[in-house]
Amino acid sequence: LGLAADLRQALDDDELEVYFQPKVSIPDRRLVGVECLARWEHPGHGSVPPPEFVAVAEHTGLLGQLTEAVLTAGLRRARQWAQAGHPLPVAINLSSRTLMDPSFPARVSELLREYEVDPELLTFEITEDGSVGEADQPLPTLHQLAELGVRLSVDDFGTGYSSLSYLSRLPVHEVKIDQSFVQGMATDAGDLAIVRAVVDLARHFDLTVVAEGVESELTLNLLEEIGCDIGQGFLFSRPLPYERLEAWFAAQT
Ligand code: G
Ligand code: G
Ligand code: MN
Ligand code: NA
Repeated sequence: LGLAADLRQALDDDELEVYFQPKVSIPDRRLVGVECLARWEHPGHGSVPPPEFVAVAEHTGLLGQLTEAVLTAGLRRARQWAQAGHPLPVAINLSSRTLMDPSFPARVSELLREYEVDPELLTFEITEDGSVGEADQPLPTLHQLAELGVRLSVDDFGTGYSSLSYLSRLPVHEVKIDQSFVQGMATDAGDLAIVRAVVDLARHFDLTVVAEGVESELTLNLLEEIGCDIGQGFLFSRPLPYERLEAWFAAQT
């Protein structure tokens, strides 16, 4: 297909962009990390939604190259921030297929050394779908990643069909409450109950809990009452190109 060839070309020419969305500590409203989000501006079609080009990459053998492009962009910034004296953790989204690649942890280890980034400054966001939850025995790749000292986060938490038991079986450090619950919690008692339950669950397992999709002060205040650790959403900032993130950060301090 045309799109696959164009994506290959864009990856080869290093044309994929990475945007950064702030993660903010709810108790003190400080920047505590960024999520790295891939962006692709197609010369003919305009911006292609990430789920679309991630799917193209998955089906055409380009996923490794795509993941590595985003990862190295994140590591480059992580090193820069650490060297400037304000270390800022970076989070990278992983397709569940990447967890099936047995060579991935060794590659991550290599890149951490090459970019001289403390593994604790790197988080991988894993989507809670069948491939994570259904495994009777924990996925070896996740354990190998955890052994490197990187942090693992369950993205879109609450939307998957898998059992909750893997929270105690897998080496997870963080859960991100799916934005559908967060956006509904100010008006829908069911969504509010779900957010409360996830925060309690996270506390029990000693996990950091992040609310995605924080769009209003009202929601932020509710999250603070409930005891949610971190917020991410348009109330704080949209995903931004690096230079605009730096400007946003400068305006906060
Ligand atoms: O970037 P946006 O906020 O529009 O994200 C849409 C979806 O695309 C999200 O589910 C996000 O996790 C996913 N996504 C964005 N960048 C990447 C990436 O680099 N790799 C993978 N696997 N998914 C990504
Ligand atoms: O699935 P994942 O969490 O990786 O997806 C991140 C996606 O959520 C990105 O597309 C990002 O642009 C989007 N996003 C981030 N914050 C908000 C928000 O406050 N509201 C809405 N509607 N989308 C958001
Ligand atoms: Mn994510
Ligand atoms: Na999400």
